[in-house]
Amino acid sequence: MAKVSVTSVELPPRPQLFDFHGVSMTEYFTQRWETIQNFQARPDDILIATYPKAGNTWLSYILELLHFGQSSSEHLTSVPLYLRVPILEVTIPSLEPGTELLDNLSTSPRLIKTHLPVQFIPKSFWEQNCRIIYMARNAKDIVVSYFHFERMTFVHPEPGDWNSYFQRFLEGKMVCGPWYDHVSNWWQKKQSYSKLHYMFYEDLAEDTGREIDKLCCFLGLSPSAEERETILGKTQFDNMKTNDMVNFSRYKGMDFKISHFMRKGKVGDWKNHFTVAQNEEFDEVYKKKMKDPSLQFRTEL
Ligand code: PPS
Repeated sequence: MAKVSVTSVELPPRPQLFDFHGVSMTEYFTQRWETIQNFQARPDDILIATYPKAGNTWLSYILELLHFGQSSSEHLTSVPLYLRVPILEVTIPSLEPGTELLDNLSTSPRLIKTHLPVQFIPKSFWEQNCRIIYMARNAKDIVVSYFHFERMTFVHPEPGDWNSYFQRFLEGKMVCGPWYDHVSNWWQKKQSYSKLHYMFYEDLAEDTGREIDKLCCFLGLSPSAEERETILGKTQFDNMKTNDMVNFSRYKGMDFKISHFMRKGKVGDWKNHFTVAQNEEFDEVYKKKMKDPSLQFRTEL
């Protein structure tokens, strides 16, 4: 297969999905698996976990501003977020592996991004009793966001057309596996692991200040009213979209001519993509797969 060239950077062909311990993955998530599994977490590490496209970047930026907004503004304006909050499991072209970035990270606490299902989290995070924040987003908006993302990023499998992608999502054949299992298994973990704060993208969109207050309570932080206002401003979608340090425009594995990383940032965009028949099919599958009545999602605000 011919190599693809994005803004003069040579990239390898798109990766293939394969079954990895029962979860669909690609080599970019599973290379160096032993190193990932042996990763040494520190007690003050904060793990920011989400299914892909659930708003990890938004949450990471909020957490970074909460922790370092006052102290390291130069860092914030000169180093892209994906280097300041590395993705634990990822080894992708033209970027140091996540575990190496983390080993060399000088911040304290370290903010660590992951999309791994809960059963793949390295055991040191549990042993060190690290604080973990999990954010979930409704499945309908996830599949739309994921589709546009896979169209524009060459480090994910080719998405194909919308109809076949939609079917593949229902079957759970996506990088990081079925959305249903991801959100449900993390939800289940919350029942036994007290240092897990489980939150929802829709709540963050509805009232960002309220959700930041909850995060501060969980993390034992007390920003001043002024700091809180600054964070609210900086993390608004439009401001993040034009901020080159957080919008992924510095990463050459994405083609912004196809779609943007900061694409729409809305609850309910699925309505612009789903047909009536697709919506009915989706709801049917959803009912069968999501059995726990205590885990509820909103698909519109
Ligand atoms: S990734 O690639 O899996 O790490 O993506 P992730 O960051 O988890 O999710 C990307 C989606 O989050 C949206 N986003 C936001 N929405 C609202 N407000 C803010 N500030 C914000 N920042 C990121 C982003 O636009 C992606 O969603 P879609 O629906 O595609 O726009």
